[in-house]
Amino acid sequence: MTIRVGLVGTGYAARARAEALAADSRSQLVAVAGRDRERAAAFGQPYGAEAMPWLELVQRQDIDLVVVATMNCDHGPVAHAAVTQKKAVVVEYPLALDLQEAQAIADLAQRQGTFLHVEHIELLSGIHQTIQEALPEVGTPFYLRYISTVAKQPAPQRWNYSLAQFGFPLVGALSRIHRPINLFGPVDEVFCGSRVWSSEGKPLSLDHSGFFGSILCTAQLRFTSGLLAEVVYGKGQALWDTQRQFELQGAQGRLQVASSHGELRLADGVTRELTVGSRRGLFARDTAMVLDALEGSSDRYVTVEESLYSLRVADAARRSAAVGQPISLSSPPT
Ligand code: NAP
Ligand code: BLA
Repeated sequence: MTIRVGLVGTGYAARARAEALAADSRSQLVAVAGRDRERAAAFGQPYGAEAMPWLELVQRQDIDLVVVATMNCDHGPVAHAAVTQKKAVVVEYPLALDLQEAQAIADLAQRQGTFLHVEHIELLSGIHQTIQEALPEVGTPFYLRYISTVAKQPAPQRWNYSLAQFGFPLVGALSRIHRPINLFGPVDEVFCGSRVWSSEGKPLSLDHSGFFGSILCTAQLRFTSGLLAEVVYGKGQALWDTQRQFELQGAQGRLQVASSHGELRLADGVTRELTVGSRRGLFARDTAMVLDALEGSSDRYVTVEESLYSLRVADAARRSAAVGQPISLSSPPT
């Protein structure tokens, strides 16, 4: 039986989903929702998919699976409506910008026994595999530095440069929190600082609702294992470099991965180059896994509970940045 799919969104992630669904004989893309009906119709045309508003899409009787690939602030409302309609649902991370809202969607899906999956393609990427393979040689890890910044001049006036639409940076870019948690387990405490600037370089607050010119967020995470981690995420005009660096120090070695280059340094000055695989084809792999799961396979590379836990940590980072104090993960949210 073909799985009939409705897709919410027409951007990069949506296009990657549409291509993956079209390439798999088990699925058929039948509907697309976007802000502009004509653009959505043009997007859907090569796949024979009809354009319609998302509220109609999630209610269609002839749709089995809804893929939520729109901007972050719409994930929660669309996913909630789709789960309420008892559709199988896939959401690009994060499940919702608000932790309680995300939890409620997950609870509802669980109560109903409806399929819910939050994509975390960072776990499928070549970088992640390289890190996982090298971990045993690093020994017990004690320090992690994970930096991703994008220098962007001028900053675009787009959804991902708006706190209201993208969310708190580590919530919107949840993969920066989820990757270390996937590798190193639970977190006891988070201390986070952030800066936001307008495109003129003026300071803005975290509740600024318009576009920003730059944002920088640095979080210290104390893992239950004792590992100390620094996670830095920034983008925009104020940033001087575009870089992605993952550095891990352990009892027996130091692992460094930057963009497509990896290096492992061990005792006695021994160093080894590591090959890092591609960042391409990840949405296709996630989509194939979803179709496998809908056919009954129990293999999942990530669970909704794991994504929710990372969202809890990201939300603690948000609260820490707001109050200027460390937040213990065992303390109730305020
Ligand atoms: P994008 O290319 O910028 O597309 C933005 C999406 O949001 C489009 O589907 C757009 O569709 C929709 N949208 C609705 N209202 C909008 C508004 N006011 N302004 C701008 N766009 C609006 O973004 P993307 O990279 O596809 O990201 C979509 C989702 O996938 C995000 O949640 C992101 O976190 C997640 N994700 C992306 C990647 C990636 O590699 N790109 C990886 C992991 C997760 P319409 O304009 O037709 O409404
Ligand atoms: C994640 N990439 C993301 C996200 C956005 C973009 C909005 C989710 C939020 C975040 O984690 O930051 C957007 N990525 C872009 C844009 C470019 C880009 C606009 O590289 C412009 C070139 N995504 C792509 C492209 C690739 C890609 C072209 O759009 C690579 C071939 C990969 N993006 C990619 C991956 C993630 C991601 C693997 C998961 C996050 C991670 O690896 O940490």
